[in-house]
Amino acid sequence: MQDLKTDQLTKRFLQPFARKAVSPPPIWLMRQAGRYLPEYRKVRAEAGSFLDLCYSPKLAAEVTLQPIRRYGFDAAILFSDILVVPDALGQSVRFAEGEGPRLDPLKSVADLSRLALSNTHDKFARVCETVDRLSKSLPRETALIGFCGAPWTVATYMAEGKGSSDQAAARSWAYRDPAGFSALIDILTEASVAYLSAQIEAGAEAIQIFDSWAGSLADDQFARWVIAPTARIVKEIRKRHADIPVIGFPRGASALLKTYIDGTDVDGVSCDTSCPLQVMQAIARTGKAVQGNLDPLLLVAGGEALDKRTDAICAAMTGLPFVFNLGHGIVPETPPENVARLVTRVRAPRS
Ligand code: 1CP
Repeated sequence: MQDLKTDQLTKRFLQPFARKAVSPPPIWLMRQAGRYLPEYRKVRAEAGSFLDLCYSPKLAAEVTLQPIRRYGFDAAILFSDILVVPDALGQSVRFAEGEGPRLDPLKSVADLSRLALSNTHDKFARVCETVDRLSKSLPRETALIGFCGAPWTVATYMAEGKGSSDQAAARSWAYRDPAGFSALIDILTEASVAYLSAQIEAGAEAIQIFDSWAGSLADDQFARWVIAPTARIVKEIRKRHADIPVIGFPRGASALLKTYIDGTDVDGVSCDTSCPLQVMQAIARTGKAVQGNLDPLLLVAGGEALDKRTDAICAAMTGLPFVFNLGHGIVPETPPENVARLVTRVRAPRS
């Protein structure tokens, strides 16, 4: 992705993906829509369940816009969830209040008969209606990011039936029956290509692939379950939509970041908080865009500690293709005024 169409040139967020440094850097934050905002909690309460919110184009578009109105971020990220894909495939997902996601776990290859790409049409269409509404209502300088979970990370939830600290169910399945697990990864890869293409066709201008649990795999498993499916998604999206930047977020895998970039050919990477600034600089110097990596807990702490690290990240990345972001999502305890403080700081003129 190196050439921008004329209408994209005005969007600051997109420029680092065309190898350009922007000063001050563009900024958006993972989970910028969410429970830390009172206006989100209000819409969330009206919507009923969390998935009802994801599948309601009017309400999902509204909560996507809330942080743009408050802070004027350079990019909006579609409000949805990575678990929309298993839900749409036929493994129904519930969000128990205060407990996170619950799915009926897939135990073996026989359970894959519960899933079908042909099931996804209506639910994907509802998410794309949200994208369509957003592309018509966002300010013209604000880019719209679509996303999906990477096959590996989505598979960890499908195998475990919930979030877990060690992803044991998926890791064990992959060792016990690599062919069966590979069949699940293939279904998710195909569904992700269809889902992302539909989001792009509805108006998404960049996409991010969230691999939140990439860091739990040994290097040989990482090559097979993280790099290979992500490379396929990138290749298929580029065939259909060569001008759309693809951002990878292999969280917890800083040591394998270069292997990930070389193996997947993503246009940019999001770096988690543990990724050293020197590693981010080295990647950006190769012309790949880098996002990251402020600790979300500094956004809770606020004050001088927040300012100091914000300045250090901006200084390290000056002159490089860089987008300011967090190393992971905003946490619900975050005071909204600290987010305002961060945005002002990142945008302050620097000598
Ligand atoms: O009660 C609520 O309001 C639910 C909280 C919530 C929110 C705001 C969930 C449940 N998902 C979301 C939105 C969401 N999820 C977005 C929206 C866009 C934005 O960033 O503003 C995105 C991109 C995601 C992606 C997502 N969902 C990831 C990848 C990124 C990450 O955080 O690591 C993952 C792992 C999920 C699963 C998920 N959804 C929700 C929860 C609580 C979880 C984590 C469950 C767990 O593992 O414990």
